[in-house]
Amino acid sequence: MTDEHKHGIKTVATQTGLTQFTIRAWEKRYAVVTPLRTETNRRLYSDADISRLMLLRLATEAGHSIGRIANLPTEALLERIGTEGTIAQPSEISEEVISQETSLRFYIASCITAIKQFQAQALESTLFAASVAFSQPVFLEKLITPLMQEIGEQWKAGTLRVAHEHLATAVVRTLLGNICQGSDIAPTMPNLVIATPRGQLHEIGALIAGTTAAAQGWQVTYLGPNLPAEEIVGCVGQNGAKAIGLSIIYPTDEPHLANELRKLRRGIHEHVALFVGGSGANAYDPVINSIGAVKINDMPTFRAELEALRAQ
Ligand code: B12
Repeated sequence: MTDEHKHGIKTVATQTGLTQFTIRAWEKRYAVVTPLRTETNRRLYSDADISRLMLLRLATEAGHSIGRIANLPTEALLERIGTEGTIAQPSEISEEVISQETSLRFYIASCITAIKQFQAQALESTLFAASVAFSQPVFLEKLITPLMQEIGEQWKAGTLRVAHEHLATAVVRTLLGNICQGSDIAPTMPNLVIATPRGQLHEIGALIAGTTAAAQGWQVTYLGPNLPAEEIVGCVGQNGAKAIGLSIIYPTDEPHLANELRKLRRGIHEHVALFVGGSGANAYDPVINSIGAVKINDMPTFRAELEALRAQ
């Protein structure tokens, strides 16, 4: 046994999304990978085997038959998964849609592999490559959001540890923070303060909202998660923000949150717009309505609201 060959077939099945039966069948018929055997004849796979099996899975999902692609080198497999237009397609769907979806799936799968191996740098470079390859809304809503959701599902299912989630969140947070704060926006443009209220620890949604606003020309002051109302008020007073964006995800029954939102509204000028987004916001509808805040259910609506406000 070598250090590289350390994964049993069960782990390989979990990480690649293939069944154990398919892995064994592809090995036997097409020699797609050659695992080592222990003394008791158990198969042991390397990280490279896992990556190759994952690529083969994505290429077969894109319509290529395993018999034809089993022995192709990695670059050729990537081409078939990527945007090269070689992907089999039903006539009614455009080539662009298919190749973009497939290539998004590939990026997400690559990110998950990097996370499972605690490879922060590989995760960072994959995400960076994706941020260049796709438009910003696609990158944020079709890659980052489903990636984080997949992490949540695997965490719940026990196939990812809390440490994997923490590593992934740290990388995503830094990347989005840099995009959000790094945009070269004229100081004459209006300011938007983004935060999550006291007790709300999930911040990636807030960062996505901030990044979206920065792309629309807003100067974004990102304050991070779990902030008491008086701190947000202090910031808005000092930088003369035209709007505030809050994110509410979890919990949905925080007894102090309604009071925090009221305190925030009382502390800011009546012309400052207050947007509340996030999957947990519905639970606070009564207070959101009573303070005249605008609840946002999706990013296109947020973009439209920001555009209208900026034009005022
Ligand atoms: C990363 C993570 C954490 C990290 C967060 C770190 C950080 N710095 O952000 C940490 C470790 C802190 C964490 C803690 C917990 N978490 Co958590 N977490 C996640 C995970 C995996 C990803 C969250 C994320 O980034 N999602 C991606 C973003 C993009 O999605 P989003 O936040 O919904 O935002 C989108 C929209 O809602 C909207 N939006 C959000 N905010 C705003 C704001 C504005 C202005 C606008 C316009 C739009 C908008 O835009 C975004 C894009 O569409 C999710 C899984 C999931 N399905 O999301 C679980 C998840 C949210 N967590 C969960 C749980 C249970 C917990 C804990 C209770 C776990 C525990 N036992 O301790 C604690 C709770 C802590 C607390 N008091 O809040 C559950 C919540 C279940 C529920 N809703 O009832 C989830 C869904 C996991 C699961 N499948 O069970 N978590």
